[in-house]
Order: sequence, then structure tokens, then C-alpha cells
Amino acid sequence: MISKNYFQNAGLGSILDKVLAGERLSVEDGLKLYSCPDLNALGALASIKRRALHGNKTFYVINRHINYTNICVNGCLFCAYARVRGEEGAFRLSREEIIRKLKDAPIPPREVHVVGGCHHDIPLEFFEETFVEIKKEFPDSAIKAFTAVEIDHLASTSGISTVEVLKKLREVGVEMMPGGGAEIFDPEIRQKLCPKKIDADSWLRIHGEAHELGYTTNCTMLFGHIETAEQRIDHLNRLRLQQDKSGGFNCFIPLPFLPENSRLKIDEPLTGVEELRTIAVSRLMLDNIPHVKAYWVMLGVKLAQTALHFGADDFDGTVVEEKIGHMAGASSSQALSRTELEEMIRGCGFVPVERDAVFNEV
Ligand code: V47
Ligand code: SF4
Repeated sequence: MISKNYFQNAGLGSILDKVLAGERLSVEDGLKLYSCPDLNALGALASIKRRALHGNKTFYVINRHINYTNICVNGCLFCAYARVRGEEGAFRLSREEIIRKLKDAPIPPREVHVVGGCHHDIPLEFFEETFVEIKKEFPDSAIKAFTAVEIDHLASTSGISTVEVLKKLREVGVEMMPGGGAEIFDPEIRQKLCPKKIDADSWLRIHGEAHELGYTTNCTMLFGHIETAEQRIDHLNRLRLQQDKSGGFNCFIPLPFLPENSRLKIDEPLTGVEELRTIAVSRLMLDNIPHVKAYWVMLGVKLAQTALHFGADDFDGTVVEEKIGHMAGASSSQALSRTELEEMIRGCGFVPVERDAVFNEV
């Protein structure tokens, strides 16, 4: 056990007291954590919280990502994945291709993670029929589908409300929503980076609606571009306030901005130190969200392993094929096997625990 003096010397004595008492950290505490020069003390503090929640366990899932199209009407400045229709490299998967990809997965996936661009003319019925077929072919797989941004887009293209879209998807077996599209909630940054995307209130409202309907959902923050520490803390604070109201967020995924092939040019690329700092601060601020993911695809496996000592407790999964991060320069492989995941988790001193899509141990 690290002594109280250690945290006091790092200027974190009063925050340690709050963490040990299970008290909520304030926005000011969050900013203090961000400016703490002692990265090890910050990691140790986040580890206290992480170990109190999950002990020595680190979770992973046998999953398969399906990116059904990269054709998107939104044109977010940071996104290296999207294409406009007719552009070179634009793709759209047919239902047969989606089912084939799932059949070809090395292990039948427990979680099928479906996300893509906001396509101008894929009707909601296409997805409803596809999900019925997925459930027929893979009854034991949970479907995790569509960011709040896609839900809003499908509502607009179908002329119905987001609640109605969520109800229809639930009827065809969708259980979970991934956490993408949150980016940074600050309106000025959003206006600069993704002016066509739904605003923060809409993103949060749609997750609240999903929680009300019994979905479990995740949440994310895209960081390391033009946002400030204040805007990151504001983002985390808004997530935990929504969680106080609707309670259905299961896992938070901090997404480091990958700049390759992106139209967004930044002066100072994100450092590994800043990535670890953000993961630790997130674990400490999000007192009501059970899990924090070290998403190896975007972090790279080595930093993802280190992140387990900075508050993260989930390693995501086998993934199999991923385009959003890889088109933006992610140097990680496309897939990890169960053995590789378990060895990586054990290799940094944790016990690997296989989970299903909603974090039940299997
Ligand atoms: O919404 C886009 C981000 C997200 C870049 O819920 C970028 O379990 C970095 O949300 N650099 C999609 N990030 C990925 C996502 C996700 C991934 C894994 C698990 C879960 C989950 C969710 O990727 C987008 C956007 O925020 N993104 N471009 C980029 N250049
Ligand atoms: Fe489209 Fe999503 Fe890329 Fe934005 S981040 S351009 S919504 S695919």
C-alpha cells in the first residue's frame, strides 16, 4: 500500500481522501489532476479506484466489428474513415457480405459491433432485416449497434423519432449501443470539428432514451486535438450527470485522436503520457460508470497494457477487422486472438476475464 505522504507530496492528499471516502470529485479536482506533474501518483490514485471496483480482473470479449459503410453525409474534420458518395475508396456492404464476414470470424462472436457512416440512402428496414438474419444465424451473439449520431440520422431519413428507431431496433434484437459520436461536447469545438453532427444535448438525450428502453450503452471522448483540459473535464462531467439521471452507461472509452490522413492538422501530437493521464483522470471523475476501456486498436497494445495500471479495466476484444482507427493511422493489428488477449493481460499482472457484451462474466 502506498503511503498517504506519497500522494500529499504530489499535491493529491485531499483528492486521495475523497477517493477513499467514495466522494465525488469536483470539476476543480479534475483540473488539479490534469495539472499534476507526478504521473505515477495519478496512476496510483486511479488504480485505487479501479481495484476497488474490479480488483485484479481485466475484461475482454470475443467480438467482431462490422463497419457497414464509410459513405457519410457529415464530413467531420477529424475523420479519415469517411468518404462522400462516388469517391475513391467508398464502400457499402451488402447483407450477404455482412453475414459472410460474421461466418468467417475465427471464433463465433459473442458481440457483433455494428457502426458506420451516415449513409444518404440505406433505409432502416435494411438494418432491421439484417439484424433478424444475424440473430437467426448467431442466436448467442449480442448485437451492439449504432452510435447516437447514426440513430439520429436513421430517425431523420425514416421520418420517425429517435425513440421509435430505438424501439424498432430493440424488437430485432439490438441490446447495446456503442459510445461513438460524443467527440467533445463543448459547442465551439463541435462547431469547428463536426458542425453537421448532433449537439451534446441530443447525443445525451438519445442515450437517455436508450437507457429508458432497457439498452446498455457506452460513451466515449475523442481527445488530443484542439480541446483544452477544461473542455475534457466538462465532457466527463456531462457524462456523469447523464448517468445520474438514466444510469445505463456501462463503459467509457477514451479515444486518442489519430491524425494520419485526417484533414484536421494539429501542432502538437498527443503523447503517451497525456493518453495515460486522460485515462486516469477519466477513471477518477466517472465515479458512476463501472468500466473504462483501454481500446488497444487506437492506443496500441503496449500503451493499452500500461493503461491497465492507470485505471482501465477492459481490453475490448478480438475485433477481427477495424477501419475507423486504421484509416487514421492506427498501427495496431486488425485482430487479436483469445490467447493473445489473455497473455497480454496476464503479462501486466492482471487476471483475464472473458465477458459478454454487457459485461457479464462468461
Ligand atoms: O465516433 C473518428 C472516433 C469513434 C478518429 O462503444 C477517431 O465499445 C481517433 O466509438 N482518431 C468510433 N478516433 C469508435 C468508437 C468505439 C470504438 C471501440 C469501442 C466502442 C464501444 C466505441 O472513433 C468515432 C470517433 O469519435 N474517431 N476518427 C480518429 N482520426
Ligand atoms: Fe461520418 Fe462518423 Fe466520420 Fe463523422 S466521424 S464523418 S459521422 S463516419
